[in-house]
Amino acid sequence: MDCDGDIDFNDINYFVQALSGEAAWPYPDCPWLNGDCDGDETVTFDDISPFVALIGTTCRSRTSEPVWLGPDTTCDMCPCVVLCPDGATPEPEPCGEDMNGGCNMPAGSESFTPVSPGESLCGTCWADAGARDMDWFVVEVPDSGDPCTGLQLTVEVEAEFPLHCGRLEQIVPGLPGCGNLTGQFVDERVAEACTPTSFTTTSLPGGTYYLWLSAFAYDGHPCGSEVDYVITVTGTWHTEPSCPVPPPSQPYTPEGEPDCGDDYIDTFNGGCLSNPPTFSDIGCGDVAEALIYGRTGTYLASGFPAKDRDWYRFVGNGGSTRFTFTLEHAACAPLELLILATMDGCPSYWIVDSYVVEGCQPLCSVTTNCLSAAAEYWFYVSPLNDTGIPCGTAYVLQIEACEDCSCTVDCPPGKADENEPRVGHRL
Ligand SMILES: [Ca+2]
Ligand SMILES: [Ca+2]
Ligand SMILES: [Ca+2]
Ligand SMILES: [Ca+2]
Repeated sequence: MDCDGDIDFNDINYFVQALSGEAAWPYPDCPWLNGDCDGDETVTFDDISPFVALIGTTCRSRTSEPVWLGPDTTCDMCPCVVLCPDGATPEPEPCGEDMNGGCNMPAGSESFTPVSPGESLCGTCWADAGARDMDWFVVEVPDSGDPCTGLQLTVEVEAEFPLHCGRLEQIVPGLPGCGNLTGQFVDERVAEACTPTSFTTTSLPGGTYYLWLSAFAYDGHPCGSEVDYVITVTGTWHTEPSCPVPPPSQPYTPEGEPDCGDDYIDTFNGGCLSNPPTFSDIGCGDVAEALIYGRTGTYLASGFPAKDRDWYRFVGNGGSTRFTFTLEHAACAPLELLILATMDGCPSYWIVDSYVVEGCQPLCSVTTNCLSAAAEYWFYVSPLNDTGIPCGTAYVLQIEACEDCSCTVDCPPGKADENEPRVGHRL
């Protein structure tokens, strides 16, 4: 209130004068509205308690000494200071060096600063003369031993400069190496100076993950100025509901395909994606051939994510058909079920129905529309994505009913009655 930059007992008399109203305020060089301590744009008795609470405050400082900025200053003018919390780890890179440039460094010399869940790290990041420091962090997530349990990382950052940070997207989640990065962020934040920001990842399987932090600008923060930041990583285990799928109690048909694994080649029931095409057969109704106990999963093929795809052939009578089916599965991540139709095999088939089956959530007794006439229908089951489902994950596919139906509208091959086919879908 006396415009000396701090709030102490010297301000009390000024504050009492301010309560008499703006017209009676005798200090033209020091704003009457400084007495508005509760932020309601006026100075009234409401401000007394907030004013008392402010007594003793000064700017945050790097030492224990309070900082006074001098006459005619207010606490709004305090510089941004981010203090290193007790127990935090110092960044090993001194300001001005380049020791943790990660995947921006020459191949073979990539270097990252490790940070563990539960750890805070105090670093510096400069931006000067069109260049800036970039800090790369590596986080090792332990394997839970349970494919449905992963670690959700929460990353909190506060800096003395406008910052840009994020987690790098990987082609295969958790696989180490710069070659496995897509060049995009999965989680990304920008924040103003002295404004804390944070993000929380999805549930991550065991593996190696990368964080990145830099100044948003390329100028204005040389070493020795406002370059400090604090990054804190915490982890919380998260378990998807588990959903065991035991073999059916009534007579069934095992799929019979070997479990997938790295560099698996599906010559068993890879359908039109196998050369020559191969299918498993499936029946309909109350027979063992209509109840399949299968397995699927995701794996790496030459280092790239891949998935087991299972094609089941249903031989129709050439007319239109309406199916009722059930798909239960033990995967924590989504599966995909497509129904394809063909008159003459792989050269020309089309998708007549499609479903995404969420993790642990069965599709029970789903009845399709009347599907366009076909010599064969193919039920295609696979993971929706190329990662996240261990090979050997069980599912039960059952065609409970298949009734003849007739198209009520013109329904040439390639069109499903009541239901446009999904075109352009990549298997
Ligand atoms: Ca740094
Ligand atoms: Ca750096
Ligand atoms: Ca399979
Ligand atoms: Ca297969």
